[in-house]
Amino acid sequence: GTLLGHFTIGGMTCAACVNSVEGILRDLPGVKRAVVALATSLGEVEYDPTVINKDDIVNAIEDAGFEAAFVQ
Ligand code: 9UX
Repeated sequence: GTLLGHFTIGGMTCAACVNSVEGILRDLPGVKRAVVALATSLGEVEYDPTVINKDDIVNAIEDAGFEAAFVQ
C-alpha cells in the first residue's frame, strides 16, 4: 500500500521551483504522486513506505536547495 504525507517546504520563490520540486519527488523510487503549492508552501506526497521513507524524501528536497519538514 501507499502512505500519504504532508510537508512544509521552504525556499520556493517562483513557479518554476514548484516544477523543480515536483520533478525531484516524482523521480524518486517509491513516490507515486507529488503535488507542491507555491502559495501555501505545502506539499503532498503519496509513497510506498517499503521503498522510501520520509527522511529520504526530505533529504532529496534539501539536496536540491530547499527546506522540507513533514507535518504530523
Ligand atoms: Mo525560480 Mo526556483 O527563477 O529554484 S526556479 S527561484
